[in-house]
Amino acid sequence: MTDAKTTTNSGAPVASDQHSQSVGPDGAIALTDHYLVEKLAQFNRERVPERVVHAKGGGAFGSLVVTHDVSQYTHAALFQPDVETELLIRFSTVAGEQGSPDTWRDPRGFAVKFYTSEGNYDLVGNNTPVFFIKDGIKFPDFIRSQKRLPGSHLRDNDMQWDFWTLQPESAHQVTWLMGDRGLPKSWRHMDGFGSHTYQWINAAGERFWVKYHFRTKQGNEFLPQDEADRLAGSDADLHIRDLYDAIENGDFPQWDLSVQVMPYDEAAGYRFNPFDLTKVWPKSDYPLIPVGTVTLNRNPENYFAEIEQAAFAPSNFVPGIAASPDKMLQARIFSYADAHRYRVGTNHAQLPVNAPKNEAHSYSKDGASRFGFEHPSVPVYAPNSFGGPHADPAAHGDDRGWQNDGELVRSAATLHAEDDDFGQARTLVNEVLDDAARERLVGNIAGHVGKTTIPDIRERALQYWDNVDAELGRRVRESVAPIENPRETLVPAPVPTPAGPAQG
Ligand code: HDE
Repeated sequence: MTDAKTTTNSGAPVASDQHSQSVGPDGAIALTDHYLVEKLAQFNRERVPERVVHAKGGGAFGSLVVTHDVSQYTHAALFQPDVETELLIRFSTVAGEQGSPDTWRDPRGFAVKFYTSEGNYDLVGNNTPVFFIKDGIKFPDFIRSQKRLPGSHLRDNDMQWDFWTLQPESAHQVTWLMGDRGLPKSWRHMDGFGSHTYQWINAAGERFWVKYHFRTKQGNEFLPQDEADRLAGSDADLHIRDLYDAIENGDFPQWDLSVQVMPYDEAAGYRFNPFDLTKVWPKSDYPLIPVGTVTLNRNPENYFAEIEQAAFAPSNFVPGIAASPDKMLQARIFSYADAHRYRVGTNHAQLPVNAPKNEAHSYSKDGASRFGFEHPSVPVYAPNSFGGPHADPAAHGDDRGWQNDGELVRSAATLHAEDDDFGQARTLVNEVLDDAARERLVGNIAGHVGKTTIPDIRERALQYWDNVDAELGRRVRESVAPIENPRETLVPAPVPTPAGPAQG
């Protein structure tokens, strides 16, 4: 029991935690009871809008220790030999709301904020190396197809398969989703990926393309669908609890960070478009190069302040790391900081969990809840004659991006020699999964497709899997339950109400 006395938000001691101030014990409450007013008003304002995707999640703090020398590829401070960098990782599901079960089938967010000596570097990935779509303009549509019907507010498998079958580029990610990685046993027992291709720049200004891999040292483990369904009903916070308890018990989860590195000039002729987020780079083409080890060893003290308000942004680059021609990454560069300004506030980057460890000297000022500021002698404009912060192009001007030319068009990205929608999904099914995992994949797909009720969409979904792999498609067709009550469309036509008595 603390001996701290209850105060108002302004620090004044309060007279009672139990009784509103009234005229006599039974009389009217006095509006002068400002603590009652403050308490109820604050309560009404305790929520910030939940993340529109990845609302349900949890996370912890720890560090990256670099154990191998990758300085030939990047001069980023956090990736130099023996450097240790504090970090925060937030794990999440994608489609479920904040109170939804941790054990719904879904990709898992794997969002890393590195508090580097050169500013925060945010690597906001998932537990799968690819994604459903290739162009961010489809993202709102994709997410809405995975969430809830506008009328009934119910999730709908016909809606999900309608979108996926109309966007066959989704097939590789959906195969990952319907496999074991769609239901990790815990956040500790899953890998993480940067997913996109990024650019690394070394001290000589040479550019490389890279993909990040965080391989769990706990081993990839998963939940069978029926157990996940049961757990969804008995413990919606299974994964939050697992991570929190593991760290409380000193069982610190670790991941080995590696990168695949592609020399800059090999991108143009590579057999797959190396910037296509629905594709991986086979490790036989570009093997994993070890970088270091990530350890999570500190739980948040306050979930809301440190996890709910954590703001991860793919736009948070640091010197030596840059974007790539991946259209999805470029759309995310706008979207995340925009989401944070809306959800957490204009000055979200000043909150302790989001603030850099080094000093920020941006020319941002004012705005709601601003509490950090420069000394009054520092000008609020640039250029200036009074020693204000100034950019240093000689030191930090090496982000040259890549060769861009041509007129503005609206088109799909250029296909490379082996680019198609189903080939890498087929490779995953036939060369990566073992028999038992394939068996589970068939069951998971049949279970999910088996909940479609519109015959046309059902058939498209079955053809989708035929296209991934004929044998897989055959097995899914054999396993899927027949449609019991076929529908023609997502919203059943209203049953005509019997004509009432003529209105005279
Ligand atoms: Fe996200 N995504 N995303 N996403 N995403 C968000 O940011 C968005 C995509 C991912 O723990 C939002 O703060 C667009 C790919 C994670 O706080 C939002 C596109 C990948 C998290 C947003 C994508 C991700 C988010 C929602 C298509 C894996 C949670 C609220 C171009 C590589 C981070 C918010 C955390 C969150 C936008 C696609 C992963 C709306 C526009 C691809 C892990 O800004």
